[in-house]
Amino acid sequence: MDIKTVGVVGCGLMGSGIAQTVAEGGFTTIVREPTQELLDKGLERIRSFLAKGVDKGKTTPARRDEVWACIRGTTDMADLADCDLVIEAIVENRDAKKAVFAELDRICKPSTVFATNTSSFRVAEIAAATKRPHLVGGLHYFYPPVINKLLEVIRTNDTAPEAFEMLLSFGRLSGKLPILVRDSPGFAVNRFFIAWYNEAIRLLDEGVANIPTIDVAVCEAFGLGMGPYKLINVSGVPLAYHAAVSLTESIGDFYRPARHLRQLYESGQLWDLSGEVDPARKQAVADRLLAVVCGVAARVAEEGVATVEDVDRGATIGLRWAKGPFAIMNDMGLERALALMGPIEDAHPGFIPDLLRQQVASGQPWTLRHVRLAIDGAIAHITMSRPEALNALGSKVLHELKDALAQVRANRAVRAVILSGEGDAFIAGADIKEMQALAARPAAIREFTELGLGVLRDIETLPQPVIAAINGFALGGGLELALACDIRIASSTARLGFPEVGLGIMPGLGGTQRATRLAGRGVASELVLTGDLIGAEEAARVGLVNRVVAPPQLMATARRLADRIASRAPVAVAKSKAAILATQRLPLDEGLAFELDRSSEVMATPDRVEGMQAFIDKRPPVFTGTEPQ
Ligand code: DAK
Repeated sequence: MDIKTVGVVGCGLMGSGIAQTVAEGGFTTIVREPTQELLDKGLERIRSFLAKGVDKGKTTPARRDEVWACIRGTTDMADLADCDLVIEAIVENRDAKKAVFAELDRICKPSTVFATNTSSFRVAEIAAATKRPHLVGGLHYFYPPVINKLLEVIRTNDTAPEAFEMLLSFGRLSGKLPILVRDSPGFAVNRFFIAWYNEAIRLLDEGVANIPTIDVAVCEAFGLGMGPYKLINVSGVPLAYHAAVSLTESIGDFYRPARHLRQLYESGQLWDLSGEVDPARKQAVADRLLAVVCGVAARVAEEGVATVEDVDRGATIGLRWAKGPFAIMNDMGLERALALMGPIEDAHPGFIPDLLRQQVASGQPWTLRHVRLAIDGAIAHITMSRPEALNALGSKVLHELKDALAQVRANRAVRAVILSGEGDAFIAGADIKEMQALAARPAAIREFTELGLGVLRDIETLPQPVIAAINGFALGGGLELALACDIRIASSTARLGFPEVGLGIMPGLGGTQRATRLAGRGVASELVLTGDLIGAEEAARVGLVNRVVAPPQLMATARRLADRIASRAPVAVAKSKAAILATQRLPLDEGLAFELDRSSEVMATPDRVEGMQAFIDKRPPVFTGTEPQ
């Protein structure tokens, strides 16, 4: 499903921000408000946000103009008729949202996909106002949408896989970090976020601590700059109150707004943040809130609303917490987390999810993966999935990557691999923080380096070809890893380089060797010795990448290439890969001898018989990948 034109219904605080991010993704953006006055106000908000970006040096005047040129305003819903995607971002009113979708359904072309930015209603309920529920999903942005990278991408039971994939790839192309969420009340993040602030206010109801003590204790426990009371003062009491009411209606009493929250809402005032912090009461506050957040997060995972990794990402990226609930549980120990939940279970029987009890019984911490392996037919997708650190290669990532490669090696059905990164980076290098900590111990840093070198060798010696789909920064160890792949396709926005000398180190995962072999001594020297980054086009010009494509085409291009490789004779492909790689270590005569040995082996395969016979019979071959006898 191709996306060129995106409609945004509503240009208020959220809608204007959403329209701006959509335009920043390069999509033609048509934003609609019912009156010219509202539209002008919304467009002015976008214009001034873009202007502030230039003033602060975060963007250039040229880029501002480029983004602005993508945006067009209208008061006529009919102007959205030809949009490929329409995002609704009007007020949180169920009937108003349904009316918008019913109207869009009448107006838009049959293939238009719809998404709602609702935070309180079920997406399925809104989708039911249309005759195309299979083309409706949720795109839940976080405030402020231009800056906050988190995007909950929500599928209902009816959302077609292609529509969901389209929403996910749209989210990525517009610079967001999507997390995959099943349609359910509060989705993934609000479910534990609302429980978090509501419980903080219940502590006040119960007289456990005063407001400043609670705010300070929560900031310390969750690694935050702003506690729940201060946050509610900034974001609005009505919003906090209505969100809790909405979850009470859909989930139950656990979310009933705390007494003081209701009173504050009714009085129209803000929290009084003054007073003395009582250090003796901080632990009780921290224990209660940690227990609530961890229990609810485990319930979200148990219900299959989101994975443990995505729940944590929701907390760290969307809410800017230092750690997500599952990482917090791993740090404190799962038994302790379970013990802290005892009093909540007493007050709300059934609070503790079975999933948590089972995990405790297993004696293992939660598994939080930084590398995802997905096998789709003959193609394995390995995705570096640590976007909060630009996919930096720490030892945990390297171990997981090694494991994923071993699984691919053992899977004869996999014929090609695509390796890419989640978020803004392919891989921004080895993990500088981990290296700094290890560097004082020579044995430890050597072990780390050997692990990295081993993973790169695993890529090279894998029988299946590996395509690096370079979606963003490929720096230091990240570029070294890309150079170990067989083929490199780069997005036009990618940046490549070896910044090591600027850190007081030198490339340590083969950069000086592989870059020189690929691009020659002059190019490698300029890159390594200056530490400067180059763009994708320059990288292609000097031979570091095979080709450059527009960002929306990156994964499709890599996939087409992988599919072509996968359609060829697997043993011939694997042995050709090995022979090409042998040129890195063998002089020509030995290389030719190596090639002769490999091609003789390939001659003895059943796939050679099949391939040649298929040519003679004028039919497509059917390869099995059977090794020579
Ligand atoms: N390691 C750890 N964290 C990283 C990282 C890295 N390589 N790159 C980015 N991050 C983290 C940032 O710290 C930040 O996290 P918080 O501090 O917020 O927690 C988060 O990712 C987002 O990054 P920024 O806020 O910096 O994002 P920007 O868009 O502003 O900047 C950037 C993007 C890519 C320009 C910038 O992040 C950057 O300069 N990153 C470092 C790039 C770099 O220098 N890469 C080369 C790493 S050195 C050896 C073994 C191995 C190696 C060498 C020797 N042996 C011992 C012999 C390998 C060396 C390397 O790869």
